[in-house]
Amino acid sequence: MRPISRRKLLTGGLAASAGVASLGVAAKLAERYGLIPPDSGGIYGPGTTLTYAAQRILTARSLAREFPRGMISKSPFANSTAPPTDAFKRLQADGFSNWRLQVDGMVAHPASFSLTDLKSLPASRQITEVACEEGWSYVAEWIGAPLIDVLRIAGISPQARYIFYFTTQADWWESIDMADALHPQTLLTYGMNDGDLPVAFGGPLRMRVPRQLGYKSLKYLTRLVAADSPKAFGKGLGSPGPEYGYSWYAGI
Ligand SMILES: Nc1nc2c(c(=O)[nH]1)N[C@H]1C(S)=C(S)[C@@H](COP(=O)(O)O)O[C@H]1N2
Ligand SMILES: [Mo]
Repeated sequence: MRPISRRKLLTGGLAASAGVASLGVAAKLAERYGLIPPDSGGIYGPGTTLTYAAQRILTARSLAREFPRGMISKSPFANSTAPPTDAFKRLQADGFSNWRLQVDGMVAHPASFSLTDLKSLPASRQITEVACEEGWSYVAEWIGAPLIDVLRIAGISPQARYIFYFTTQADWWESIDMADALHPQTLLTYGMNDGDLPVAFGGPLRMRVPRQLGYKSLKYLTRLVAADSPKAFGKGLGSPGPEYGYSWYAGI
């Protein structure tokens, strides 16, 4: 076999990256394998598509880093506190016994889960980092029900491609693809550092997506919706973030 010359390798590589840069080849491949993120349009589109497609191909099943107990942050920083609405205060006054997580969309059995329901499922624990895009982070132990278990109970449709999730704050909603939704570290979190999840940190229920930046880990969860397209939600970009220049996919 003739050895490939270094020059040929270089030109081959360059041709490949030129194709990628113009997104001709990459966009076609990404589309064929369903690797176009909801926010693929606009000026950040090519970059965000490449990042998403590359991470999904290379690290679809990889695990977020877990830390030893000794590295749990002594004074974790809560970035925002609970929405001080009357409805929220009433739920809080009752120890969140009337809190419900609604699960619907592309599921065979739409359902609503109380905290007791969620706590009766096998609990999963992880010591992972919340990393904010602004540069700070903290490590905590998170306790919850894997999202995959709740989706299975609800009878998730094999046609679902995204899980949308909503909170008590109208402008804080998000979505993740099924690779993250079915990932073992994605948790519906009700506990933190061996206690109930404090309200400041998103109690009574928070989504933890440790493979992505903190802004995907929404606090005060109220509803999950399984969908096969981002079109019906907001501006169809998967979340409000892309309207302000934040990538829908925020893998770390
Ligand atoms: N409901 C809700 N969830 C949210 C936010 C928010 O303002 N409201 N902020 C997000 C951002 S930008 C980050 S970095 C993390 C911060 O988590 P912390 O409050 O535990 O520090 O929560 C995320 N989840
Ligand atoms: Mo953040």
